[in-house]
Amino acid sequence: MTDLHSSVTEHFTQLYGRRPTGVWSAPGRVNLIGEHTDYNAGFVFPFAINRRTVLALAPREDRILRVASSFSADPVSISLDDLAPEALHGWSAYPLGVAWALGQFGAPLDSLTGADVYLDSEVPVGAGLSSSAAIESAMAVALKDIWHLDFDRQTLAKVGQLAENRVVGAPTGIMDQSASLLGRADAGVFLDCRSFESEVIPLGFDAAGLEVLVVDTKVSHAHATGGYAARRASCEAGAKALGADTLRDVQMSDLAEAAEVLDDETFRRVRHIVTENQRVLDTVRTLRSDGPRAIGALLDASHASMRDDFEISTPELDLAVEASRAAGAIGARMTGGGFGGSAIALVADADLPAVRDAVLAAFDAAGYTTPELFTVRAAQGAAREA
Ligand code: GAF
Repeated sequence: MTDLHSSVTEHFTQLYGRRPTGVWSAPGRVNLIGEHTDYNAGFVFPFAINRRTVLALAPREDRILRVASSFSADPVSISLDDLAPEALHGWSAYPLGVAWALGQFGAPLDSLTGADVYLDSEVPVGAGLSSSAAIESAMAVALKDIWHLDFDRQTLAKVGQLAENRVVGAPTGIMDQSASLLGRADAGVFLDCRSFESEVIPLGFDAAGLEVLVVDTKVSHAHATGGYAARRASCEAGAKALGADTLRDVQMSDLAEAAEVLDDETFRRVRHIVTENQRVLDTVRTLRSDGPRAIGALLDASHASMRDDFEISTPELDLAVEASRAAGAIGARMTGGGFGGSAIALVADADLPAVRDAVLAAFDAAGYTTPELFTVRAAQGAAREA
Protein backbone atom coordinates (compact mmCIF):
# COMPACT_ATOMS: atom_id res chain seq x y z
CA MET A 1 0.00 0.00 0.00
CA THR A 2 1.45 3.42 -0.93
CA ASP A 3 1.63 6.29 1.59
CA LEU A 4 -0.98 8.19 -0.37
CA HIS A 5 -3.28 5.17 -0.41
CA SER A 6 -3.08 4.90 3.42
CA SER A 7 -3.53 8.61 3.99
CA VAL A 8 -6.52 8.81 1.64
CA THR A 9 -8.12 5.83 3.42
CA GLU A 10 -7.46 7.45 6.79
CA HIS A 11 -8.86 10.84 5.76
CA PHE A 12 -11.92 9.20 4.28
CA THR A 13 -12.56 7.27 7.50
CA GLN A 14 -12.12 10.35 9.70
CA LEU A 15 -14.31 12.54 7.53
CA TYR A 16 -17.19 10.18 6.82
CA GLY A 17 -17.03 7.99 9.95
CA ARG A 18 -16.79 4.70 8.04
CA ARG A 19 -14.23 2.86 5.93
CA PRO A 20 -14.21 3.21 2.13
CA THR A 21 -15.35 0.16 0.21
CA GLY A 22 -12.68 0.66 -2.42
CA VAL A 23 -9.63 2.69 -3.45
CA TRP A 24 -8.84 3.62 -7.05
CA SER A 25 -6.02 5.60 -8.60
CA ALA A 26 -5.13 7.22 -11.91
CA PRO A 27 -1.88 8.82 -13.09
CA GLY A 28 -0.94 12.13 -14.62
CA ARG A 29 0.87 12.06 -17.95
CA VAL A 30 3.88 13.33 -19.81
CA ASN A 31 3.42 13.77 -23.52
CA LEU A 32 6.50 12.42 -25.25
CA ILE A 33 5.49 13.99 -28.56
CA GLY A 34 2.38 15.13 -30.47
CA GLU A 35 1.26 18.49 -29.10
CA HIS A 36 -2.10 20.11 -29.94
CA THR A 37 -2.59 17.37 -32.52
CA ASP A 38 -5.34 15.59 -30.55
CA TYR A 39 -8.15 18.07 -31.27
CA ASN A 40 -6.98 18.15 -34.89
CA ALA A 41 -7.78 14.41 -35.20
CA GLY A 42 -4.05 13.67 -35.37
CA PHE A 43 -1.51 11.48 -33.57
CA VAL A 44 -0.20 11.67 -30.01
CA PHE A 45 2.30 9.59 -28.05
CA PRO A 46 2.03 10.29 -24.30
CA PHE A 47 2.78 8.05 -21.33
CA ALA A 48 1.18 7.74 -17.89
CA ILE A 49 3.57 8.74 -15.08
CA ASN A 50 4.30 7.39 -11.62
CA ARG A 51 2.47 10.27 -9.94
CA ARG A 52 -1.14 9.52 -9.20
CA THR A 53 -4.45 10.74 -7.86
CA VAL A 54 -5.77 8.29 -5.28
CA LEU A 55 -9.49 8.18 -4.54
CA ALA A 56 -11.40 6.34 -1.80
CA LEU A 57 -15.13 5.79 -2.15
CA ALA A 58 -18.07 4.15 -0.41
CA PRO A 59 -21.55 3.96 -1.94
CA ARG A 60 -24.47 5.64 -0.16
CA GLU A 61 -28.05 4.49 0.02
CA ASP A 62 -29.54 7.84 -0.98
CA ARG A 63 -28.90 9.94 -4.13
CA ILE A 64 -26.25 12.24 -2.66
CA LEU A 65 -22.74 12.45 -4.10
CA ARG A 66 -20.23 13.97 -1.67
CA VAL A 67 -16.66 14.73 -2.68
CA ALA A 68 -13.84 15.99 -0.50
CA SER A 69 -10.13 16.30 -1.10
CA SER A 70 -6.86 17.51 0.28
CA PHE A 71 -7.55 20.76 -1.67
CA SER A 72 -10.63 21.51 0.42
CA ALA A 73 -11.52 19.77 3.65
CA ASP A 74 -15.27 20.45 3.47
CA PRO A 75 -17.13 17.98 1.27
CA VAL A 76 -19.09 19.34 -1.68
CA SER A 77 -22.47 17.69 -1.76
CA ILE A 78 -24.98 17.39 -4.59
CA SER A 79 -27.94 15.16 -5.44
CA LEU A 80 -27.67 13.07 -8.60
CA ASP A 81 -30.92 14.84 -9.60
CA ASP A 82 -29.17 18.20 -9.64
CA LEU A 83 -26.01 17.30 -11.59
CA ALA A 84 -25.63 19.81 -14.41
CA PRO A 85 -22.65 21.74 -15.80
CA GLU A 86 -23.94 25.06 -14.39
CA ALA A 87 -24.30 23.57 -10.91
CA LEU A 88 -20.66 22.53 -10.59
CA HIS A 89 -17.81 24.84 -9.64
CA GLY A 90 -14.21 24.90 -8.44
CA TRP A 91 -12.12 21.75 -7.97
CA SER A 92 -15.22 19.59 -7.43
CA ALA A 93 -16.28 20.26 -11.05
CA TYR A 94 -13.69 17.64 -12.09
CA PRO A 95 -14.98 14.62 -10.13
CA LEU A 96 -18.66 15.66 -10.15
CA GLY A 97 -18.40 16.60 -13.83
CA VAL A 98 -17.43 13.00 -14.52
CA ALA A 99 -20.59 11.75 -12.78
CA TRP A 100 -22.65 14.10 -14.98
CA ALA A 101 -20.75 13.09 -18.12
CA LEU A 102 -21.26 9.37 -17.42
CA GLY A 103 -24.97 10.15 -17.56
CA GLN A 104 -24.50 11.85 -20.94
CA PHE A 105 -22.89 8.64 -22.21
CA GLY A 106 -25.85 6.55 -21.08
CA ALA A 107 -25.28 5.72 -17.39
CA PRO A 108 -28.82 5.46 -15.89
CA LEU A 109 -28.30 8.20 -13.30
CA ASP A 110 -32.06 8.18 -12.49
CA SER A 111 -31.84 4.74 -10.97
CA LEU A 112 -28.45 4.92 -9.26
CA THR A 113 -27.43 5.79 -5.70
CA GLY A 114 -24.75 8.25 -4.62
CA ALA A 115 -21.40 7.88 -2.90
CA ASP A 116 -18.94 9.49 -0.51
CA VAL A 117 -15.55 10.25 -2.06
CA TYR A 118 -12.22 11.51 -0.77
CA LEU A 119 -9.21 12.09 -3.04
CA ASP A 120 -5.66 13.34 -2.91
CA SER A 121 -3.06 13.73 -5.63
CA GLU A 122 0.68 13.73 -6.09
CA VAL A 123 0.36 15.16 -9.62
CA PRO A 124 1.37 18.83 -9.35
CA VAL A 125 -1.44 21.23 -10.32
CA GLY A 126 -0.74 23.68 -13.17
CA ALA A 127 2.48 21.90 -14.17
CA GLY A 128 1.14 20.62 -17.49
CA LEU A 129 1.15 17.01 -16.24
CA SER A 130 -2.63 16.53 -16.39
CA SER A 131 -3.60 16.66 -12.76
CA SER A 132 -7.16 17.20 -13.99
CA ALA A 133 -7.20 14.07 -16.17
CA ALA A 134 -5.85 12.09 -13.21
CA ILE A 135 -8.83 13.17 -11.09
CA GLU A 136 -11.31 12.56 -13.91
CA SER A 137 -9.92 9.13 -14.72
CA ALA A 138 -9.79 7.99 -11.08
CA MET A 139 -13.41 9.09 -10.63
CA ALA A 140 -14.46 7.48 -13.91
CA VAL A 141 -13.05 4.04 -13.06
CA ALA A 142 -14.42 4.21 -9.50
CA LEU A 143 -17.96 5.10 -10.59
CA LYS A 144 -17.84 2.59 -13.44
CA ASP A 145 -17.09 -0.13 -10.86
CA ILE A 146 -19.64 0.78 -8.21
CA TRP A 147 -22.35 1.58 -10.75
CA HIS A 148 -21.53 -1.60 -12.71
CA LEU A 149 -21.28 0.26 -16.00
CA ASP A 150 -20.24 -1.58 -19.11
CA PHE A 151 -17.99 1.21 -20.46
CA ASP A 152 -14.61 0.50 -22.02
CA ARG A 153 -11.56 2.68 -21.33
CA GLN A 154 -11.91 4.58 -24.59
CA THR A 155 -15.43 5.62 -23.60
CA LEU A 156 -14.24 6.59 -20.11
CA ALA A 157 -11.63 8.83 -21.75
CA LYS A 158 -14.40 10.53 -23.74
CA VAL A 159 -16.40 10.92 -20.51
CA GLY A 160 -13.44 12.70 -18.86
CA GLN A 161 -13.00 14.91 -21.91
CA LEU A 162 -16.69 15.85 -21.89
CA ALA A 163 -16.46 16.79 -18.21
CA GLU A 164 -13.45 18.96 -18.97
CA ASN A 165 -15.04 20.59 -22.04
CA ARG A 166 -18.56 21.20 -20.74
CA VAL A 167 -18.23 21.41 -16.98
CA VAL A 168 -14.75 22.86 -16.43
CA GLY A 169 -15.00 24.82 -19.69
CA ALA A 170 -11.60 23.93 -21.19
CA PRO A 171 -11.76 23.07 -24.93
CA THR A 172 -9.20 20.26 -24.61
CA GLY A 173 -8.75 17.09 -26.65
CA ILE A 174 -8.73 13.40 -25.75
CA MET A 175 -5.00 12.86 -25.12
CA ASP A 176 -4.67 13.31 -21.36
CA GLN A 177 -7.55 11.07 -20.31
CA SER A 178 -6.42 8.43 -22.83
CA ALA A 179 -2.90 8.39 -21.37
CA SER A 180 -4.24 8.22 -17.82
CA LEU A 181 -6.60 5.35 -18.63
CA LEU A 182 -4.59 3.36 -21.18
CA GLY A 183 -1.01 3.79 -19.90
CA ARG A 184 1.25 0.84 -19.09
CA ALA A 185 4.55 0.55 -17.21
CA ASP A 186 7.56 1.34 -19.41
CA ALA A 187 5.35 2.08 -22.42
CA GLY A 188 3.81 4.96 -24.33
CA VAL A 189 0.26 5.18 -25.69
CA PHE A 190 0.34 5.80 -29.44
CA LEU A 191 -3.13 7.13 -30.21
CA ASP A 192 -4.85 8.00 -33.45
CA CYS A 193 -7.28 10.71 -32.34
CA ARG A 194 -9.43 10.26 -35.46
CA SER A 195 -10.14 6.53 -35.18
CA PHE A 196 -9.39 6.37 -31.41
CA GLU A 197 -7.32 3.28 -32.11
CA SER A 198 -4.45 3.01 -29.70
CA GLU A 199 -1.34 0.92 -29.36
CA VAL A 200 0.83 0.49 -26.29
CA ILE A 201 4.47 0.75 -27.39
CA PRO A 202 7.44 -0.16 -25.15
CA LEU A 203 9.68 2.85 -24.58
CA GLY A 204 12.75 0.93 -23.43
CA PHE A 205 14.13 3.92 -21.48
CA ASP A 206 15.24 1.78 -18.50
CA ALA A 207 17.02 -0.78 -20.62
CA ALA A 208 18.80 2.00 -22.52
CA GLY A 209 19.90 3.71 -19.27
CA LEU A 210 17.73 6.77 -19.90
CA GLU A 211 15.73 8.97 -17.56
CA VAL A 212 12.96 11.43 -18.30
CA LEU A 213 13.66 14.61 -16.36
CA VAL A 214 10.71 16.94 -15.82
CA VAL A 215 11.44 20.63 -15.35
CA ASP A 216 8.36 22.22 -13.82
CA THR A 217 8.94 25.91 -14.53
CA LYS A 218 6.35 26.92 -11.91
CA VAL A 219 4.77 29.19 -14.52
CA SER A 220 1.21 28.02 -14.06
CA HIS A 221 -0.97 27.41 -17.10
CA ALA A 222 -4.77 27.19 -17.42
CA HIS A 223 -6.55 25.84 -20.46
CA ALA A 224 -9.98 27.25 -19.70
CA THR A 225 -8.73 30.63 -20.82
CA GLY A 226 -6.79 32.39 -23.52
CA GLY A 227 -4.09 30.91 -25.65
CA TYR A 228 -5.17 27.28 -25.81
CA ALA A 229 -8.62 28.14 -27.19
CA ALA A 230 -7.08 30.68 -29.60
CA ARG A 231 -4.75 28.01 -31.02
CA ARG A 232 -7.63 25.62 -31.44
CA ALA A 233 -9.62 28.30 -33.28
CA SER A 234 -6.64 29.03 -35.60
CA CYS A 235 -6.35 25.34 -36.46
CA GLU A 236 -10.05 25.14 -37.27
CA ALA A 237 -9.85 28.29 -39.38
CA GLY A 238 -6.79 26.91 -41.19
CA ALA A 239 -8.50 23.61 -41.96
CA LYS A 240 -11.57 25.44 -43.25
CA ALA A 241 -9.55 27.76 -45.49
CA LEU A 242 -7.83 24.70 -46.97
CA GLY A 243 -11.14 22.90 -47.55
CA ALA A 244 -10.25 20.14 -45.07
CA ASP A 245 -12.49 18.70 -42.34
CA THR A 246 -9.57 18.70 -39.93
CA LEU A 247 -5.82 19.33 -40.17
CA ARG A 248 -5.33 15.55 -40.13
CA ASP A 249 -6.35 15.69 -43.77
CA VAL A 250 -3.55 18.12 -44.63
CA GLN A 251 -0.29 16.38 -45.60
CA MET A 252 3.33 17.52 -45.63
CA SER A 253 3.10 17.70 -49.42
CA ASP A 254 0.19 20.20 -49.12
CA LEU A 255 2.21 22.72 -47.13
CA ALA A 256 3.71 24.61 -50.10
CA GLU A 257 0.23 25.29 -51.45
CA ALA A 258 -1.09 26.12 -47.96
CA ALA A 259 1.58 28.83 -47.68
CA GLU A 260 0.00 30.54 -50.72
CA VAL A 261 -3.55 30.39 -49.36
CA LEU A 262 -3.13 31.21 -45.65
CA ASP A 263 -1.92 34.31 -43.84
CA ASP A 264 1.50 33.86 -42.26
CA GLU A 265 0.29 33.24 -38.71
CA THR A 266 -2.37 30.69 -39.65
CA PHE A 267 0.10 28.98 -41.97
CA ARG A 268 2.61 28.56 -39.14
CA ARG A 269 -0.10 27.12 -36.85
CA VAL A 270 -1.04 24.66 -39.58
CA ARG A 271 2.58 23.78 -40.29
CA HIS A 272 3.13 22.90 -36.64
CA ILE A 273 0.22 20.46 -36.62
CA VAL A 274 1.10 18.85 -39.96
CA THR A 275 4.80 18.44 -39.13
CA GLU A 276 4.04 17.36 -35.55
CA ASN A 277 1.81 14.54 -36.79
CA GLN A 278 4.70 13.40 -38.97
CA ARG A 279 7.11 13.64 -36.00
CA VAL A 280 4.85 11.39 -33.91
CA LEU A 281 4.89 8.75 -36.65
CA ASP A 282 8.65 9.16 -37.05
CA THR A 283 9.19 8.84 -33.30
CA VAL A 284 7.24 5.58 -33.10
CA ARG A 285 9.09 4.22 -36.14
CA THR A 286 12.53 5.32 -34.86
CA LEU A 287 11.87 3.91 -31.41
CA ARG A 288 11.09 0.55 -32.95
CA SER A 289 13.96 0.50 -35.42
CA ASP A 290 16.79 2.24 -33.54
CA GLY A 291 15.73 2.49 -29.88
CA PRO A 292 15.08 5.48 -27.61
CA ARG A 293 18.52 7.08 -27.91
CA ALA A 294 17.67 7.84 -31.54
CA ILE A 295 14.56 9.99 -30.90
CA GLY A 296 16.32 13.08 -29.51
CA ALA A 297 16.34 15.09 -32.71
CA LEU A 298 12.58 14.59 -33.10
CA LEU A 299 11.95 15.91 -29.57
CA ASP A 300 14.14 18.92 -30.30
CA ALA A 301 12.38 19.61 -33.60
CA SER A 302 9.00 19.38 -31.87
CA HIS A 303 10.08 22.03 -29.37
CA ALA A 304 11.34 24.35 -32.10
CA SER A 305 8.02 24.00 -33.90
CA MET A 306 6.05 24.85 -30.75
CA ARG A 307 8.33 27.79 -30.02
CA ASP A 308 8.44 29.30 -33.52
CA ASP A 309 5.35 28.13 -35.40
CA PHE A 310 2.71 27.41 -32.75
CA GLU A 311 4.07 29.99 -30.29
CA ILE A 312 3.01 28.24 -27.10
CA SER A 313 6.38 28.12 -25.35
CA THR A 314 7.64 30.58 -22.75
CA PRO A 315 11.15 31.94 -22.07
CA GLU A 316 11.35 29.62 -19.04
CA LEU A 317 10.43 26.54 -21.10
CA ASP A 318 12.89 27.51 -23.84
CA LEU A 319 15.64 27.94 -21.26
CA ALA A 320 14.88 24.56 -19.67
CA VAL A 321 15.17 22.93 -23.10
CA GLU A 322 18.32 24.80 -24.15
CA ALA A 323 20.14 24.28 -20.84
CA SER A 324 19.27 20.55 -20.77
CA ARG A 325 20.51 20.03 -24.29
CA ALA A 326 23.71 22.02 -23.76
CA ALA A 327 24.46 19.84 -20.70
CA GLY A 328 24.09 16.61 -22.67
CA ALA A 329 20.37 15.71 -22.85
CA ILE A 330 19.56 13.48 -25.81
CA GLY A 331 16.53 15.60 -26.62
CA ALA A 332 14.18 18.03 -24.87
CA ARG A 333 10.87 19.74 -25.41
CA MET A 334 8.06 21.43 -23.57
CA THR A 335 5.21 19.04 -22.83
CA GLY A 336 1.45 19.60 -22.64
CA GLY A 337 -0.65 22.55 -23.67
CA GLY A 338 2.03 25.20 -23.16
CA PHE A 339 1.94 28.83 -21.95
CA GLY A 340 3.74 27.56 -18.84
CA GLY A 341 3.99 24.16 -17.20
CA SER A 342 6.82 21.72 -17.75
CA ALA A 343 9.55 20.72 -20.16
CA ILE A 344 10.97 17.21 -20.40
CA ALA A 345 14.50 16.13 -21.18
CA LEU A 346 15.57 12.64 -22.18
CA VAL A 347 18.85 12.13 -20.38
CA ALA A 348 21.39 9.31 -19.99
CA ASP A 349 21.66 8.23 -16.32
CA ALA A 350 25.27 9.39 -16.09
CA ASP A 351 24.43 12.88 -17.38
CA LEU A 352 21.49 13.50 -15.04
CA PRO A 353 23.38 15.40 -12.31
CA ALA A 354 25.03 17.68 -14.88
CA VAL A 355 21.72 18.40 -16.62
CA ARG A 356 19.97 19.16 -13.33
CA ASP A 357 22.75 21.50 -12.25
CA ALA A 358 22.82 23.23 -15.62
CA VAL A 359 19.07 23.90 -15.59
CA LEU A 360 19.13 25.24 -12.02
CA ALA A 361 22.13 27.44 -12.79
CA ALA A 362 20.55 28.80 -15.97
CA PHE A 363 17.29 29.68 -14.16
CA ASP A 364 19.23 31.31 -11.37
CA ALA A 365 21.32 33.36 -13.81
CA ALA A 366 18.16 34.47 -15.67
CA GLY A 367 16.48 35.51 -12.41
CA TYR A 368 13.58 33.08 -12.96
CA THR A 369 11.71 31.30 -10.17
CA THR A 370 13.56 28.13 -9.16
CA PRO A 371 12.02 25.27 -11.14
CA GLU A 372 11.14 21.90 -9.63
CA LEU A 373 13.11 19.04 -11.15
CA PHE A 374 12.19 15.37 -10.86
CA THR A 375 12.35 12.23 -12.96
CA VAL A 376 9.29 10.25 -14.01
CA ARG A 377 8.76 6.72 -15.26
CA ALA A 378 6.09 5.37 -17.55
CA ALA A 379 3.50 3.77 -15.27
CA GLN A 380 0.29 1.76 -15.22
CA GLY A 381 -2.93 3.59 -16.09
CA ALA A 382 -5.99 3.96 -13.87
CA ALA A 383 -6.72 0.95 -11.68
CA ARG A 384 -8.57 -0.28 -8.62
CA GLU A 385 -6.05 -0.59 -5.83
CA ALA A 386 -8.13 -2.17 -3.09
C1 GAF B 1 -3.69 19.84 -22.94
C2 GAF B 1 -4.99 19.25 -23.43
F1 GAF B 1 -5.75 18.83 -22.37
C3 GAF B 1 -4.76 18.07 -24.38
O1 GAF B 1 -6.00 17.65 -24.90
C4 GAF B 1 -3.81 18.46 -25.50
O2 GAF B 1 -4.44 19.26 -26.47
C5 GAF B 1 -2.56 19.14 -24.93
O3 GAF B 1 -2.88 20.21 -24.07
C6 GAF B 1 -1.68 19.68 -26.03
O4 GAF B 1 -1.16 18.64 -26.77
O5 GAF B 1 -3.00 18.93 -22.14
